Amino acid sequence: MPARRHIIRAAKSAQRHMANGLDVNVNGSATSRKPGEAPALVPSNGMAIAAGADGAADDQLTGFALANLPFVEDLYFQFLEDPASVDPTWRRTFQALNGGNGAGASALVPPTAFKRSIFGGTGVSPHASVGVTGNRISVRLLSERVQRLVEGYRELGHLTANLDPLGLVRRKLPPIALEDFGLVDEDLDLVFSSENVAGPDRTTLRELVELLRETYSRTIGVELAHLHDVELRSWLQNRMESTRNRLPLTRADRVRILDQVIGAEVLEQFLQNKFLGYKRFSLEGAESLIPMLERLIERAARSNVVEIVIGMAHRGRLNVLANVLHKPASEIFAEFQDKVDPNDPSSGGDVKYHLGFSIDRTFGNVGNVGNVGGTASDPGTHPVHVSLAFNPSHLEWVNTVVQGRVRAKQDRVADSARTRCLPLLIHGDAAFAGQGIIAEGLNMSELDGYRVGGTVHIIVNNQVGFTTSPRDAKSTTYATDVARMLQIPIFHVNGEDPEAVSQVVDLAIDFRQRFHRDAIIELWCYRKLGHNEGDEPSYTQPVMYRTIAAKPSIRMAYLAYDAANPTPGGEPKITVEETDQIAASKRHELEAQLDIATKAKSPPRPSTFAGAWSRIKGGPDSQVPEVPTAATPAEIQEVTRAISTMPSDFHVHPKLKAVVVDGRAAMGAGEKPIDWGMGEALAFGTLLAEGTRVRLSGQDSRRGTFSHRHSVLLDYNDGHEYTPLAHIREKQGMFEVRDSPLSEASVLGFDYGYSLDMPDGLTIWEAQFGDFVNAAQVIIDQFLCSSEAKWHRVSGLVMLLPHGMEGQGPEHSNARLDRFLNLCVNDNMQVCNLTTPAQYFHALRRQVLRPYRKPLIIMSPKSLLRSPAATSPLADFTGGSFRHIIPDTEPGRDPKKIKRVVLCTGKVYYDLVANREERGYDDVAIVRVEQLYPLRKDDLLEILSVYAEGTPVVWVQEEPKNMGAWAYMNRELQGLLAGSFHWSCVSRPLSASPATGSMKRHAHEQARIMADAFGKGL
Ligand SMILES: Cc1ncc(C[n+]2csc(CCOP(=O)(O)OP(=O)(O)O)c2C)c(N)n1
Repeated sequence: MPARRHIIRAAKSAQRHMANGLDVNVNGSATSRKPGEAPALVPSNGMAIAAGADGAADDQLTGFALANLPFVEDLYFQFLEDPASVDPTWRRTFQALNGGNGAGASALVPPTAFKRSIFGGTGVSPHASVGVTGNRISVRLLSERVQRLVEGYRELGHLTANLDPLGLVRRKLPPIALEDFGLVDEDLDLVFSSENVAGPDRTTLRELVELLRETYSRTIGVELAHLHDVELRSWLQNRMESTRNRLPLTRADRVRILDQVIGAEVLEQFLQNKFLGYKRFSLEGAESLIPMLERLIERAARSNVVEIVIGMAHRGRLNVLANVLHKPASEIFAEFQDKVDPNDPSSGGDVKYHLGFSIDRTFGNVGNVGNVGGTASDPGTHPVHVSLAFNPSHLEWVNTVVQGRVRAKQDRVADSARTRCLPLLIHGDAAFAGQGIIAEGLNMSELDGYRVGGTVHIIVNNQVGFTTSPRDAKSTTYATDVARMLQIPIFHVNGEDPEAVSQVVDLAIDFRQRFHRDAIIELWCYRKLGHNEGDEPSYTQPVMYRTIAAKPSIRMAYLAYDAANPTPGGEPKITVEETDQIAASKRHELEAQLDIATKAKSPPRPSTFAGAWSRIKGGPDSQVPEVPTAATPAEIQEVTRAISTMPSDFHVHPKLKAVVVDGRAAMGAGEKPIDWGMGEALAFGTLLAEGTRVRLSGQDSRRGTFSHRHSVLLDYNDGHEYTPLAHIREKQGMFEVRDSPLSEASVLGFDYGYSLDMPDGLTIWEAQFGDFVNAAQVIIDQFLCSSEAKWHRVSGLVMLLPHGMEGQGPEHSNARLDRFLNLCVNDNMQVCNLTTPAQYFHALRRQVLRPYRKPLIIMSPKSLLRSPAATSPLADFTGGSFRHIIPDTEPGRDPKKIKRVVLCTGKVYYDLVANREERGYDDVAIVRVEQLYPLRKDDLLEILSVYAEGTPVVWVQEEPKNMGAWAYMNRELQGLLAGSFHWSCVSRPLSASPATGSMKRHAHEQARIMADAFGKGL
């Protein structure tokens, strides 16, 4: 679309949406006018604003700025020539100007030489004597146009920048032209004030245009139009304009960059030659990523970052591992050679391009291999630990896991500014545009509970996703457009311009360190080969691949760049021979590494349980003993006092006082049985008192979906917050409870990541209702249940999933216990469905106090939260421990008289007990399985052994037969019980939907379950 039309469209759209961030700089400074006062034209902030007597004039003309004005001008001229030719609304607007006389000589913006200056005089030939005559008023209007041109470059320049190394992408705008802004070539040598552009205060239009073009329309495109934070915008503009968006590189810099590009290229070629036919997801076409990462890490280290966690997908990962993480190439080759022992179940956990690695790098005067020396301005040394996170194939799902890890690292070292540890995420263009978890993650970036001081994102835009072209992959201009929802800059850079690439890296890091927000870099490049090396890309992108085939490599492109752009010091050009030598020596080194790999017996395992994890174990449950989890009476008292004593100036909500203050005080004193909310508060409180950090996040978790928690209280008078559990004692663990954004996937990923780097803490994610957990299924499947098997990484995350058939319909009933049990194997998780607050208390404490970390999935209660039956005596907190299975040991229930044993888990236990009592079925024993996985089968057999052989043992569950624990329990117990007990199931019938939407039908189904459970029929 021609620029002019684009601008007109922008103006029109501004008319409709006064806040269209891309195209329009909305000017909110409308002139105030008393009611009834005649409209007048006034100059304002570089534009003319009409303030009309009738609303139409106000509406039409206020809010226009910069690029929109020419549109209005055109229209106004049309109006002057023939009022009937313009839309009636505009006609009214123009007529209303200047007290109904139209904008003429008496308007506050006086006549100028510009025919096209609508609110000035008319009929004067355009450009005659403007500026040249020094006409003060004309110059001012001309200056306004120049200012609009400046803003035009700032806002639209990126659409004209040369970003695509293939030259195939048609940009949205042709180059910005003077005439788009009412300027002509004759104006080029006029001198204007350029105060609001970095550099001299006055400059010719020619120089100004050159500066703007170089800054905004060369090989960097920067999106700023969506930034309404003036400070951010000014800082960015100043940094970019003062450097013309370019980082001049010395010869040594260029050689180093070339060395890195060649390292990337040679590795890919070496792998191609030695391991033909193996997938490696080559980086070729995007080798600039390696110098980019190198610069980024160095820049970050020099800006006080001491730890970087990288998350990235498959593309180029082997290259990043070898050339940035410095993973020995021999280890990578050994993985290609696949020398695992197939009988070792812990080997070969994941494919080589998903594995993580970490390294300590130091920048400064240390001369380490691959490191850079000190600089005159920064002679110190800068150590930084860099890790690449393990990740699954699911693109983009590692992102919030990385951010959660970083948050935990920051919390562990009390990095409250969150500047010392940096998350760096590398994305593909198709994945960034397509995966919804991107938007979720971006949305979390500014939230107190989830901020990490800014993530640097690099989108490797190779212009294709597998075989899919961008036009089929995104509806947006850029793959990055979703990020425009944040007040952050988005840099697009041509990967064949090393100075531009270096510049955006510095800008991104400096922006992040200064403003503590995300920064986005889109690296435009291409993919030399198919999606993997076996794919033929020209089947689907014939034109693109013809262009790619004819293209010199990135190395050659950089050499050409060096040849065409003298260094600041005018040093000699880099020669092809120099680069050939670098390549030859790298090849030689790789040969040596291959030799090492070939001679090695098996590839080394990833390191596990190092550092903060050293006292902790994973592996089999049976190898780690249980630990005492009861609290002392003094601890209970201390926590009770803290949660039931409010500061003198705090006004508790009157309705809450009785429940959470007085009620909890009575419970802690043993005067009332302890309910679920208090049981949880005691678990948190006693752990906090012992120094454990407790983090709980989830939707509405501070109050609790079911209004049972109230962990953060709000003053009834002024709304200020008080968190009682943060006030137990002076030196205690940090208590953090967060209402999360309305996301399951990204938040669960974040908290899972947090748990990975907070081994000594209690980290809990809570679902609003357990039913919604499937919105985060990828995190469960790809990380939670399988990370130990794939990557030797364990997590102690607790998931609270409200579960229970209570007649609330298909989506508020069922956390799909069956799914979790289906994923359980090799002690990878713990799954519980608890029946008492004391059990919950011990389970939470056990999760921290036992030096064993596995995810703990708890089917948590809803109605039981308030059930007087589901309470525990104080003694169960100061004594006892977690019970995997609770036998029926009610006094007076003689095992010899038992005719039927009911096995169950969770809430249905209370329904069964109530029914048994009501109907007097005294010959039925009810046994609760509190921890379903790992299942203590021996304990269960021992419990059952007191009953007569042949006694029916019935598994009773509320869920449909294809859900709940039946399939799992049947699989585990059928063989064990066969011959001794008659084993069967009572449940709701098989069902596609988890629960009925009818309360009546629910009640009917529930009554049938109870009748069948006791073998009586309805
Ligand atoms: C969630 C998910 N869906 C589908 C895939 C299969 N897949 C692997 S790579 C790929 C294309 C990715 O394109 P892009 O993000 O542009 O990265 P590139 O491979 O081009 O570097 C697809 C669809 C996947 N890995 N993850």
